[in-house]
This record gives sequence, structure tokens and C-alpha cells, in this order.
Amino acid sequence: EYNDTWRKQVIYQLLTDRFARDEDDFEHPSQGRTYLGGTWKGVTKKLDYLQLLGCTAVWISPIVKNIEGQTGYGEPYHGYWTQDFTKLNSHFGTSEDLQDLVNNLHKRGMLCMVDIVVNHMAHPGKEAVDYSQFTPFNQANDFHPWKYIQDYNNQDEVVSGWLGDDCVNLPDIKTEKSSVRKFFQKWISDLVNTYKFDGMRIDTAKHVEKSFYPPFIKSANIFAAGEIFHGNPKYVGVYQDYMPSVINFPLYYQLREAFSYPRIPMFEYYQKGVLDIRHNFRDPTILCNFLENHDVPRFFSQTQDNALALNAIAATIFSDGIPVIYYGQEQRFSGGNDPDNREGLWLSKYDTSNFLFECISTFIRLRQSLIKKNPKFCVQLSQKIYLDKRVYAFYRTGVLIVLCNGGRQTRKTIIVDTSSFSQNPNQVYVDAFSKSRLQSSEQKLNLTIKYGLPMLLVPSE
Ligand code: ABC
Repeated sequence: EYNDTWRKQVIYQLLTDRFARDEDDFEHPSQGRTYLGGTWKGVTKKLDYLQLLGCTAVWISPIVKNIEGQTGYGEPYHGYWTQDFTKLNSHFGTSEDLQDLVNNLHKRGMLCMVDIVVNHMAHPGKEAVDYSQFTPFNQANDFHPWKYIQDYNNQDEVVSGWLGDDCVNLPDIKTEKSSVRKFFQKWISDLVNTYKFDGMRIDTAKHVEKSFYPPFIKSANIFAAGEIFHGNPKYVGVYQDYMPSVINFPLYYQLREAFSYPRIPMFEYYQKGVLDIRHNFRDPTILCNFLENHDVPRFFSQTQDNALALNAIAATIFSDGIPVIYYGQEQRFSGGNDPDNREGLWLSKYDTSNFLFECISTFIRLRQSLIKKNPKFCVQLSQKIYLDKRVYAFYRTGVLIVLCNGGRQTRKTIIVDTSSFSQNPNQVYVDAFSKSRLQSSEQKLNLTIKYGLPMLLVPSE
């Protein structure tokens, strides 16, 4: 079933406008709030790059026609400002280009996740909205009355209020209306039939009433992960009763707290980033784990320490759930808030030999080989092996992951008891990261963490 397929993936999140242009031009502008020319064809041309990195699924920007022209926040190069649900965004290419992209992904055994927005459409400026410009919802009574969300703790307001502001307002669609729901169910099923998408990321998912989702996802008949932008696992966890997966914001916040200064102790990370999530989600093995995305400042805009970054990345790739790499992480991009975190990837010349690219690719390849060896990897939860203020080590089906948030100056020796995961008291292990070898003695493994780097220990054979 599709959930099992998705558990095996490593997702690469890209912004279609910012990932690759039809023709490479490394000098082309790479910043700002306007379309910079990335296309579906561009993505298709760069699939070798993604496969070298090891990613197996690609999450692309929303595909439908957006409003045109400049607004106080520039152009909708990101794709979230829908004007017409029945047309494609021509800035990203043609229908054939999109089909071609998905076909080419499938030929390589890769999957495509499309970003979709059902919560709102978009309208620039302060003037009253001219609903007749929208398709198909072209009258005021397809929308909730104008009122910006003020209190994010009031769920009724979060659902029926409008996002946006006087620069660009986002008229909130009446998703509870049966004609609206009918349209969306047919719309998504047609899109999936036409383009053969394998999964979808549902934008602004907490701004739509939960009952919208089950029939919608049933019509789509593909994997779905909702964006519930909230740090509280209790709040976010409820959504897993309505959709298979969500974007794991609760983990994201804990990763940032643990691996960016001033750094919470790993005890706290274990409690909030592992146990609290496990207690609040029906199935943690299918959450979409990430360290960066297009709405939050990049990790390196807050912390320059490579060792902390590599630990945080190892945590995203090996924690319970599905890893998501945000394009540019592999190039050590360091942009801050939107739009600075949405750099054109051509800036990097698509270099595949830099340190971050190689590290991420090593992590991903290890994950993929563990899954190949034992598919249970995807459904077995991690198991705590060692915990102190700066180190958390866990075992996950075939690998012992040692995470350290001491930073790059850290050198530290710990003793780990291997009896809960190894039958062999004197087992030789290899660190898939540093390639060093070490052996346990009577189920005790002496580990020296060097330069604060993570360790990924697998039995030498
Ligand atoms: C534009 C400008 C920005 C400007 C903004 C006001 O308007 O570009 O510079 O700051 C798209 C574009 C954006 C654009 C927006 C609005 O549209 O990409 O560039 O911003 O026009 C999704 C997408 C996102 C997309 C949209 C809209 C939604 O991923 O890219 O934006 O389709 C809320 C929504 C969330 C949305 C996000 C951007 O805004 O819930 O769906 N993302 C709190 C709130 C959240 C809120 C978040 C950020 O702040 O609870 O609801 O997200 O504003 C934790 C708490 C959280 C809390 C955080 C900050 O702290 O637990 O609840 O989140 O501790």
C-alpha cells in the first residue's frame, strides 16, 4: 500500500522556481520575490544530481495558475497564491513538461509529491476582492467573510479566518460547503490521473476543518502529508486521525532547540523530540521529518557549527519517520527568513563534491542499505541506548546512531551497553561516517566522539 512505499523514501523538497532553469546559467540572479525561471523541465534535467544525493522522491511547488504581476510581496514564484484551479502555472512549464517530469521520476523508480492548497486563493492589495477573477469559486459565498486570523489559539478562527494581510490577502475558501468539497474531490482525482502523482503535501492544513480530509484523500488515493505549522505534538498529533502523515513541526522545533545555540540538554531533546512525539502520534514512523523548509530560516543562518549541523541532519535521516531534505541543505545554503531561504540553487553550480553533499549522501545511502537489508527498519521505532547531557545514542534496526550536541570542539568517551541489540559480545563495528572500526568487549563498547561529530555504527560484516 502507498504508506509502506512512502516510509522507504527520502524526500527532496524543492521550490520549482528556484531549483533549476531550462538552461544552466550560474550567473543568473538567485534571490528575491520574483520568478527567477526555474521550471519542471529544469527539475527533469537535474534528476542525476538528486539521485547522486540519494533522494528518492521529489516534492514540487504547487502547480496551478497563480495571480499575475507584482504585489507588496512580489510575485507568486512560490506557487501558493492560486487564481485558477483548472489551469497550470505557465511560469513552470507546460502540461507535457509536468507529465514528462513525473514519467522520468517513475522511470528511475522515484516518486513525485505535489504541493496543493485548498484553504485559500489570493488577491493583491487592500481593495475589496473581485471574486469573478477566480476559477471556479467565483462568488463571495464560496468564501468565508473577510476577517484576518487574529488569535491563532482560537481554532474556529484559524479555520474560518483569512491568512495574509493588506499586501496580499488570502480569501478563505468555504471548504465545508458540499459543492466546494465535490469540486476538490474531482479536482484532485483528475490531477492524480493526469499527472500520476504519488503523494501530496497539503498546505495550510490546520486552516481547514478536519472533516474535509478523509473523503478528499480517499478521492486522491495517494499518500498525503499535511502542513500543521505548530510546535505542540498534542495539537499536531490529532491530525493523524484524518490523514496518513503530517510535516513534523514538533520534531523540527526540538532539533533546532537541541542543535542550535544555546542548545537544550539532550535529556530534554529525548523527552520532547522522541517520547512526546511517540505519545501523541498514532504512527510516528510515517511523519515527514525536516530540519529546514521554505518558511523557516535555514539552519546555517543561526548556527555555523558543521558538527551541530551534521548531528541535526543525522537526526532527521535516522529518527522514526521519513526524512525530508530541503533543497540547498546539501550546498550549505544559509539564507534567513523568507525570501532569503529560497535561493536559486544554480548559485551552487550544483556542486556534488562539497562536504555537506557528501555527508548527506553518505547518511542517505546508509539508510537505504539498512532498509534493503531489513525492511522492518521503516516500521520499527528507535530504542534509547545511552543518554547524557550532550549525547543521545539510539539503535534502529541495524544501526547505532550516536548524536552529540556539544559542538565541534567536543571530544568525549562514553561506554555503551550493546546487549539489547547485539548477540555478539565482541562485535566489530564500523562508523559509516568516519569509516573507523571499533570492537565491543563483553557487550561494552567504548566510543570516543571526536570533533562533536555524529557516529553511525553498523556491524562490520
Ligand atoms: C508573505 C511574504 C512574507 C511575509 C508574509 C506575511 O507574507 O513573503 O515575507 O512575512 C506563501 C508564500 C509566502 C507568503 C505567504 C503569505 O504565502 O510562500 O512567501 O509570505 O502571502 C504555508 C506555506 C507557505 C505559504 C502559505 C500560504 C502557507 O508553507 O509557504 O506562504 O499558502 C502560517 C500558516 C502556514 C503557512 C505559514 C507561512 O503561515 O499556518 O500554513 N505556511 C505561527 C502560527 C502558524 C504560522 C506561523 C508562521 O506562525 O501558529 O500558523 O504559519 O507565520 C511555534 C508555534 C507555532 C508558531 C511558531 C512561529 O512558533 O508552535 O504555532 O507558528 O512555537
